[in-house]
Amino acid sequence: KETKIPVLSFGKTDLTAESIIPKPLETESTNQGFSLDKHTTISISEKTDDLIGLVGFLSEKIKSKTNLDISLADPEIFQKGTIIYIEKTNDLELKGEEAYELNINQDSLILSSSHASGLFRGLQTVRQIIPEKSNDTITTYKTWPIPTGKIKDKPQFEYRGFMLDVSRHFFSVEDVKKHIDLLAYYKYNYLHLHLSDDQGWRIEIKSWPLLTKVGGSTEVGGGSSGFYTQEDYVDIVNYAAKHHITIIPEIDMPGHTNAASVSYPKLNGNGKTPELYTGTRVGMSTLDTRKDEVYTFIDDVVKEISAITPGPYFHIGGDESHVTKKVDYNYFVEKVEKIVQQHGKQMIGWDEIATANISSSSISQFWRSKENVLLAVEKNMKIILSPAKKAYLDMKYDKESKYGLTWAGEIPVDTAYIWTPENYEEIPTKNILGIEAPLWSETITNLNELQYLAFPRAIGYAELGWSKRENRDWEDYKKRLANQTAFLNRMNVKYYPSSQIKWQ
Ligand code: TNX
Repeated sequence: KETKIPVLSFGKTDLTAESIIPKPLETESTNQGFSLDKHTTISISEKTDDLIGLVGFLSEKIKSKTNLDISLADPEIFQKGTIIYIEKTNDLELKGEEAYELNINQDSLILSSSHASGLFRGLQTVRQIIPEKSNDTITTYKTWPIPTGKIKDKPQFEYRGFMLDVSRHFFSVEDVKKHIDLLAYYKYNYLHLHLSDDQGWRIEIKSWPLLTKVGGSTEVGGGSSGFYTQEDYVDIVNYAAKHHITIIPEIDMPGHTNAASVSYPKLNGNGKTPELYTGTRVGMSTLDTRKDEVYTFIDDVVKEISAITPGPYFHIGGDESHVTKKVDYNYFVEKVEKIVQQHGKQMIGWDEIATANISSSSISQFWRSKENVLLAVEKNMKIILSPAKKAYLDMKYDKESKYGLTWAGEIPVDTAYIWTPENYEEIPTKNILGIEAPLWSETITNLNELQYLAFPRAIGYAELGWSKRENRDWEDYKKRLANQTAFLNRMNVKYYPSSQIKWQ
């Protein structure tokens, strides 16, 4: 008859001292150790694809961190070692799809949530508390001791987004997937792709093939570029979905449309003959807002993209339409809102859209104008916070920064973290859907450069979106951030080694 392996005894541990980012809502320590080792197995409460997928995800991540092979146990077979139990249950104190609980004992680590998305967020916490290095002295085999205790956690905002501009410079499907891996680790749940701009159109539209053939042929600085076929896009959408991240497509209009107008000059509304553009100025282009054909075009584009976008949102841009007359702009936004709704999506736009007569179900993304945002609040719209002077990842960190712009100021790591989304600029917190950090790509051309601007600041935005105000503190965050080095290095992330952080 088989017997249980006796629990290992570790020195006093402290779960509350772990460098978890974002900081969980509540953490309690019981000061012992759960041994993750070659005898550990995983069990699940139900054999659904969801949960089996989560086990696959966890096993793969444990393997890459510890080289342990830990897989799903057959409940019929006696488990002699420690057990990781992943459980779907409605019996939790915290409510919400992303809420989860972790109960870590000496012989079991139990992760519970009512939804797969909550379990997925909880798995990120589990990954973060597995030690980087094994303990090789306590027993004859390697063990990775995890501090025991209890975590109860849920996000403060339902929307925690990252925006990537793939128009000014194009990023491959592989690059985007690598980026999704990192976003998932810090519990982001939306990735907004800025798919079109003056310099490039980056998504295949089957009924308007010149958009990518002509409009997708170059990028800032010239040279060949690229675009996503619809299959590529679906590949990204599916990969993101496995990481419980929803893709939001953006087609920026009526301004920022030079690439579309070069492809189909009949769409153009600025009175000039459009040519490919590889510079970085903004505000020169517009669609012809008074032409029926333009709305046929938009209907086709929104229809094709919506059909391959499972998420609820379609972003219409709407920023910096400096050569569109105000009345034409408002007329345009109102018509496009209807088109988006007809294709079953909710409209998001940059803060300018609130000057139009649009519905409370549309969402305004605050980047610059408090006046516009308060207009949106009056319309009872929800707001996504991306204030440029705090949340723009394309701003330089400081004088030493190799990449980035400075029009909204320099944003060092502390400035990016030390601000309060709650009630930001007098926006009622109930109107705030969440926060998003946009990364415009005028000055970056490859994944290393993308990572240089995104990390470490994007880690701080993840915490601002997830963790409550009383759980956020720069001095405490700084130490937890410094402890991300091992993970970032293992993932080969070329982060900016800001001197504000004592990197471990
Ligand atoms: C403003 S932010 C823009 C973008 C630029 C960015 C550069 C916004 C809605 N529009 O077109 O890329 O500044 O920081």
